[in-house]
Amino acid sequence: MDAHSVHPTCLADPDRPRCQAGPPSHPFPVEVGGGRRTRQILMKERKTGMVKRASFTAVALAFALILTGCTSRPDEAGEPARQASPAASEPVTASEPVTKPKVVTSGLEAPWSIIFHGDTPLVSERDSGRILALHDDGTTSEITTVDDVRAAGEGGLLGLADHDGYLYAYVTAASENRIIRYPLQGDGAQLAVGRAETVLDGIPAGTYHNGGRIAFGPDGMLYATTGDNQNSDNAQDRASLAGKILRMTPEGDVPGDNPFDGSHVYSYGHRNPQGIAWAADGTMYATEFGQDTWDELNIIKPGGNYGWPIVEGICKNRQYIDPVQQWRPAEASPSGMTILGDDIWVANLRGQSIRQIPLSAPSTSTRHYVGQYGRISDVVVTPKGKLWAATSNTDGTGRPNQDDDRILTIPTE
Ligand SMILES: [Ca+2]
Repeated sequence: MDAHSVHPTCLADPDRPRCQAGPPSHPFPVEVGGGRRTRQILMKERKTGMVKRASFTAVALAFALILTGCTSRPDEAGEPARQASPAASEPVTASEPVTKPKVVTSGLEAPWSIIFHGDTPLVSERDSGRILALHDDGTTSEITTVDDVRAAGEGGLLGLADHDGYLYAYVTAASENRIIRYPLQGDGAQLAVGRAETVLDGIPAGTYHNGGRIAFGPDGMLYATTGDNQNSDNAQDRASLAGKILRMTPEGDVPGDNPFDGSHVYSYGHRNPQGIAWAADGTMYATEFGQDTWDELNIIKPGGNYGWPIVEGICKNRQYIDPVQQWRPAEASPSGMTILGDDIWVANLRGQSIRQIPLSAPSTSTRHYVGQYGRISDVVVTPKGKLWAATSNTDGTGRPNQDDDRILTIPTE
């Protein structure tokens, strides 16, 4: 579809243009939270005139976007509109962190997901299909290369999860996305996988919008985010596995208490969610790529309809659950997320930063390390309670330096 053609849904639903064109229904989230460190950052940004606010430019940009309509377009790789528009948005700002990140390892190829099997970090590489174990000295070793990976656009080897002796992976293959799992044997440098088995297949795939994050919830069930595979109508079709958050048993079966009988669908109306995390009180959060106007942070409720492609961002339409926070794609494009202490942490690809969101004030946030390490694909809490992040500068969209891609320790104190 041409990038400037108008999706029929936009024409049919007067709510959608109003949502996009606004000034937003909620105040534009000022990207500053509480705390000593963030106040320091705010003071520095004020001095340099770089505190982010809703601006005439942003409103004008949103207005211009009505004219382009909602088209099915990629979020990250090879996507002209999302690449070209930063100049029309607000400037990239440096957040002057108190402490610098340290490099854990370097020389990775488009890492997408970091997990831990016991104390051993495991990393997926989107395009190579490799799953790597990371050792204490910063070296890596290959655990396996996943068969049938079709790495193109945003597809490839995406999310990983570890549960009860199995390593789970979300994989874009030639004709579908599927979740597989390997039995794990050994540990540390001797860690190895057995034969792969399919957990869930038949998830529609596209060059773009494949979702791909998988994680076990506090209920012991496996959750997976799926994209609309560039067919936005799939998101509202509860019979399709695309544009959803799915919930399944560790074997891939439908749990008896899922919101829709016999269905893996846990929530729907999603465009391209790529991050999920749970707070200690059980609240489930998800990040989502919007089309052109608003990327989203959502609180996920079973059976909830999150609006895509009818609405994007905060729309105050009772038929759909609004995000608790929304961001311009140039400042976000949120992928992995995690929760550490009292904060949500979000990896921003195009936004080239790590976002901190207080659980006590989820409509506010602070961006850290803006532009300093390039694109960030994932953030994760280590078994020792530290925050790690993976860069994604070798993914075909970024500008890698000689050390990319890297995994970094992110100071949080
Ligand atoms: Ca939404």
